[in-house]
Amino acid sequence: MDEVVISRAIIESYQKDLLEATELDVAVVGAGPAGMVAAYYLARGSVKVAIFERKLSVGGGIWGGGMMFNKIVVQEEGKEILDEFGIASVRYQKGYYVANAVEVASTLCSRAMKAGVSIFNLISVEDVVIREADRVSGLVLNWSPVQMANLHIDPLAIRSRLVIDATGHDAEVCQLVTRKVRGELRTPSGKMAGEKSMWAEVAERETLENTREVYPGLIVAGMSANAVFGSPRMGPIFGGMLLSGKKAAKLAAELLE
Ligand code: 48H
Repeated sequence: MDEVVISRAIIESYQKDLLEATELDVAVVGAGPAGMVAAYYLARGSVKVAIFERKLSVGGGIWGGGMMFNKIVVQEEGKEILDEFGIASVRYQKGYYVANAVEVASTLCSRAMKAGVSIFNLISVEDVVIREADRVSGLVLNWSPVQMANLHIDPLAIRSRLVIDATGHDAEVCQLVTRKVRGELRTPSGKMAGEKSMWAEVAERETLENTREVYPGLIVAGMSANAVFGSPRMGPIFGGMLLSGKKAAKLAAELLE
C-alpha cells in the first residue's frame, strides 16, 4: 500500500463531494435529529441535499439522552418515524416510548446517507449568501478548527435554492439573518423571540407549528424553530424534532416546486 495513493484517494474523493455540494437544492445546517430527518426525506424525494455540521460527530443532542442517561423518549407520532427508520423503541406506558440514543443517532445518520444525503462534518456555517429581494440563497462555510483557533482565514460559499436552519438551541442561521440582513423574520416582532423554559407538552406541539419558512429561502426546524418563535424547551423527548424535520422536508419540497 502506498501512502501517497491513499492520500490522493481521500483528497480527490472529498473534493468531488464538496464540489458537488456547491450547487444544492437544499442546504441543511446542523446534523441533529431535525436536520438529519429533514435531509433524509428530501433525498428520498430526489432533492439534492447536503448537511453541514460543525462538530466532529453528527447527532447533535441525541447522544446524551437525558442528563447522560443515553435513552430518549418519543410519543406516539414520534414512534411512527422511529418505525419508518427501523429504530427499535419500547413502550414505557401509554403514549411514551423509549429508544436507545446511540441507535437513534447512528441510524438516522446511516439512513440519511443511504438515501443520498451528503454530510460534511467539521464545517461551520459562518454566514449566509443573500440575493435579490433579500432572499437567502446560499451559505458561507469555513472549517470548524479555523473558527476554534480564531484564525483570520476567509471562507468559501455554496449556492442553495433553500436553506434549513436545524442548528438547535442557538438558531445560528436565523441569528445571522437578524444581525446582518435587511428585513425581518416572519415572527411577531420580526426578531428572534428566544426559547422559553421547559414545558414538554406545549413545546412538542409548538415545534411542529413553528417549523416554517421564516425568511425568504430559509426554513427553521427542530429546537431552533422554538428559539425563533419563543416557545418552550421540552427536555429529552425527541418526537417533535423528528416530526419537525419531516415537516421541514415537506415544506421545502413544496417551495422547490
Ligand atoms: C454548522 C452547526 C452550526 C453552524 C450549530 O442541537 P441539535 O440536536 O438540534 P435539533 O433541533 O435537531 O435537536 C434538538 C435536540 O437535540 C435538543 O437539544 C433538545 C430536544 N433539547 C430540549 C431541551 O430542553 O434542551 O443539533 C444541532 C446541530 C449540532 O450538531 C451543532 O453542532 C450544529 O447543529 N450546528 N453546524 N454550522 N453554524 N450551529
